[in-house]
Amino acid sequence: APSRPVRIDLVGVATASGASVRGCGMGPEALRVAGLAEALMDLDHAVADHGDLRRAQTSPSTHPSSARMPEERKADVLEMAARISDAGHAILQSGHVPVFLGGDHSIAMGTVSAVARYCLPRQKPVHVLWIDAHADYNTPQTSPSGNLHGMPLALLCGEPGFDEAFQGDWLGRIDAHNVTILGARSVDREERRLVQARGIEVIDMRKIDQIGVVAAVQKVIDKAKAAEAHLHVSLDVDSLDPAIAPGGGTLVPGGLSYREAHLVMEMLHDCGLVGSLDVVELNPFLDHGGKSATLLVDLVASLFGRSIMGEEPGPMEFVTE
Ligand code: B3U
Ligand code: MN
Ligand code: MN
Repeated sequence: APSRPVRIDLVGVATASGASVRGCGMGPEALRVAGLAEALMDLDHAVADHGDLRRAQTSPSTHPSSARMPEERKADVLEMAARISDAGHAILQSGHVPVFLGGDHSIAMGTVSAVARYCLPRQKPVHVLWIDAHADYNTPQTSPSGNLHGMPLALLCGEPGFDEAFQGDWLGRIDAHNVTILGARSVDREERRLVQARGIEVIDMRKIDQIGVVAAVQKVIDKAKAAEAHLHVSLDVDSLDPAIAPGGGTLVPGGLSYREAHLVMEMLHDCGLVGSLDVVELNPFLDHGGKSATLLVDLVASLFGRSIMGEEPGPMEFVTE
């Protein structure tokens, strides 16, 4: 995110159809209540809130989320992805920065496809920084759960194994070599095979412990900068340690600390390459009194220029390696 004031467009996606745990459909509203727009306006950005995309109430017998049939949920996810892609594309065409508020992580099929539709015809490569406890690189064949929020990256990278129903603007739009997963600590066996075979960079928690987030994120930034890429950041609440962010349906111990997460966001701000953002998987039903929602708002503020002393620190070369 650039340091000059920008126009930020918030798009809520009130869905949990890609998840088995219900409640992250309420995520957008919790982020609003936690003061997301106000925090961004406080940094002198102009903010517009487009409200929420949500599925139409079809019939009174239709159950929400996981109580619904897998085929019905899949249809929801795909319909929503198409709508997100169009909404995001229009926002990018207006020169604004889209911030997508999930919703489960399957919404990234639509958000990343919007970015790809906008950037690729303009010869702008798209790099994706996927900050997550999981790799979200399963296919319907490899997925142990069948949940679509565990599959969006595979679909975006063109992984085979998705049937014709998955046709759409998202299919294969991203080059696996332009994807970095940060914060991983729960990757399924078959999923790991695929990620390794495609050459996706995975900065897992062990790597972070060993080299530190500064060196890890600097690598991502350097690569995106060299490619003059648009950097899309997809932030899953479960990347954070459950002690500081309990509001997620698929928590895994040993996540990013409060200061690690802020430092990542501060560095991403300073690099000036981030042009779009997802904040996903926040489950207000499981959160403790808005703790996770508040943390996410603060992290987004860091990404958009909030800093402790109100100015950027000097060059960071002296801290790397
Ligand atoms: N890898 C598992 C678990 C999972 C992925 N993403 C979330 N959970 N949130 C799966 O179901 O694909
Ligand atoms: Mn995820
Ligand atoms: Mn996750």
